[in-house]
Amino acid sequence: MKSFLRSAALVMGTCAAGLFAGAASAETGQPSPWQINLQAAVTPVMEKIHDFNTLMLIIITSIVLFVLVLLAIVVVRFNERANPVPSKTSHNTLIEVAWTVIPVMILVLIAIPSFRLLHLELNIPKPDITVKVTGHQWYWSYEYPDNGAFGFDSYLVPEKDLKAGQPRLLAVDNEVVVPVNKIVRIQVTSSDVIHSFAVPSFGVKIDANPGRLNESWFKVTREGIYYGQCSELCGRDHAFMPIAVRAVSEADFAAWVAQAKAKFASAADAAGQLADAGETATLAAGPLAR
Ligand SMILES: [Cu+2]
Repeated sequence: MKSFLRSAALVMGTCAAGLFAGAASAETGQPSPWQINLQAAVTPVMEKIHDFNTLMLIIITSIVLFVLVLLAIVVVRFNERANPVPSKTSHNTLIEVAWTVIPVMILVLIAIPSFRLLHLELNIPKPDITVKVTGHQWYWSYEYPDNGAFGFDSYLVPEKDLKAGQPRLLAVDNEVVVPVNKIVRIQVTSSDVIHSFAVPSFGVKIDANPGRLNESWFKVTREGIYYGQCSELCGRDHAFMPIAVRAVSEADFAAWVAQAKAKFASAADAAGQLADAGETATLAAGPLAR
């Protein structure tokens, strides 16, 4: 009976996972039409989140079906017509112990992989590079303290300026670039209100609080571009401060760093001159106003 239940749960889980995976596999790193499941995983943490999600799906589906069967039995066997003289039973020690102990065991079964996953997310391995992420109303800025301490702002690309292949409301002018298969530590903070740095296919979502440095990490295992969004309601343009992370080979990353250092050094100078000229109003107005 037990092994039958286990195999039934496995079959259900596999069917459901297969069905959902079909919808999600169309695009990596961004949502796809009719997507039901989580975005495809490109980091070890997100793979574990997928596994945990599948385990939960099997458990909750089994519970729903079990309760449905019990309800059906009650409706058929114990309705007034089928069972005119109801039983006066008010206690059954065995059943009462069972319906207390079994749910506790199910919760423990869920807690073990859940805590293991939290431990994986919160214990940052020795980082290969650090990227500092700062949330602003309403854009992100990034700094690379390990690679020459350059930094840049990253704004949404307005719909009229989108190039082919750039997704609406997700593409940005300056993408964050990271090397694949390297531990990237992110240090996240904010310059104004609370934002939240979230990239679904990395399994990363961490608050950006003013005056506080939060840390998280990811190791991207596949080259590509991965999108995320601010996930904390932060004001008028909350929906218009996307995140775009491009994961590239180590050689491409080194080339990008060399070019970015030159590009953003002069951009910083230009921004400094702008600020000196008292033209900060356009910067403060956000991407939609530009
Ligand atoms: Cu925000």
